[in-house]
Amino acid sequence: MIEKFKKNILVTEPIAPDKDAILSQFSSIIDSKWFTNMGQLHNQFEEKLKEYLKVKNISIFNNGTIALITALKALDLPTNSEVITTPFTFAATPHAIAWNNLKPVFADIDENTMGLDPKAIEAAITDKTSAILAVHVYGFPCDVENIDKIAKKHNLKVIYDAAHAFSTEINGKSICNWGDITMLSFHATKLFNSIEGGALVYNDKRLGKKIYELRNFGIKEINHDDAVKDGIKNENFIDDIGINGKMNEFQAAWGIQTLEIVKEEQGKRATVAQKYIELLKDIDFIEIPKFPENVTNSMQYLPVLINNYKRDELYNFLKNYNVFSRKYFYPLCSEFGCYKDLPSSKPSNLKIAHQLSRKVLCLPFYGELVENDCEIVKNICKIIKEFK
Ligand code: T4K
Repeated sequence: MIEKFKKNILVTEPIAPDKDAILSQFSSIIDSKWFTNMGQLHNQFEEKLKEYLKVKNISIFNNGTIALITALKALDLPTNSEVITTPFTFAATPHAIAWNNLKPVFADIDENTMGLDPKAIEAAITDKTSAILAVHVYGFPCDVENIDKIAKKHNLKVIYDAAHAFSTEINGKSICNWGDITMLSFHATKLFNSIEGGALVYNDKRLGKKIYELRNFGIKEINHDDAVKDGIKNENFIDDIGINGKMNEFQAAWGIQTLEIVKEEQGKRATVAQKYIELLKDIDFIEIPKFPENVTNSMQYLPVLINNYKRDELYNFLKNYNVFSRKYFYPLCSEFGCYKDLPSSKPSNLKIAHQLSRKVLCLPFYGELVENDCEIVKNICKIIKEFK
């Protein structure tokens, strides 16, 4: 007989910097009287991330969704053109397309990568298609090489939503190197967080100026250095319809300090993942997706696939013990009220995505679970065995 956990075990627990260190830095920010608008810590955070991720250009944002909306805007895609995307993602992905007056077109996913299937992308291309917005779901890379080829062949832009793929590398190279722009999320529920936050990474430096201006209402980058030096600006010249995507100094400070502990968190999560794999491997109705050898696991989620249509029963069974797993991503975005009537949303067009969204369960996964030789994980696995 397994006892119910006294405390709720949630799908994740965010990491946080040392309390005294962060409060002391918050106090300095308050004294400095410079709270936002590309302050010193903001700029420092961008530099540190660039180095950490080994990427050429990065612009940080107040959250990942605004970053994604800005990425699509920065690429100047024709109004009402079509953007091919996956339904197996968080709402922010298709919403970013729709907020730009572009049309999301859902295409099916590949059962191994769980990201867009290149064959389905090709089949969805029309003369109105302007871009592909693919998601590295749970940090599993999409088929980046084939997506690249298709994009080149059809002259399409590629945007990657890498909200789950912080610091992921393919053959030792940052995943952010593929596509025109890659978005990262630093939300509290992500492996690496700045409470809320996000970033755009891009290879073409010329995109930087555009992204910088769009992030700041479209205000033109004139005399920026003077403005930062003096804190004084006389005029705002604007041509583009920008947005407020600026990250403030408190978030930047949090991000800088959290960057120092993220590797340690990944190490703990790797131990936790190993324990789950070891204890669940013999359960016949559970499958644990494996990362390819040449890819580093970001350690964002621990998705397992439940066969025999038992996913919802197991989800509820775990809840009885105060274990709150999550059905990321069920329902599919194509099943949401705002997208369900699109022609591409038909279940017959999205067979693999429908199957996967009805099988997947993300189990509790965070560094603290390593405590006491992964005792909580052992008990969660016992509950799952009991369910069997
Ligand atoms: N693209 C993809 C593929 C994404 O997954 C996301 C976000 C985005 C784009 C957009 O990026 P951002 O704009 O968020 O930067 C959560 C997150 O809010 C969302 O960021 C995330 N994806 C999504 C997959 O998950 P919910 O509605 O599941 O969050 P919630 O409040 O239920 O929290 C999840 C668990 O985390 C709970 O069990 C409690 C725990 N938690 C949560 C927070 C906020 C904590 O322990 N502490 C906390 O501070 O959406």
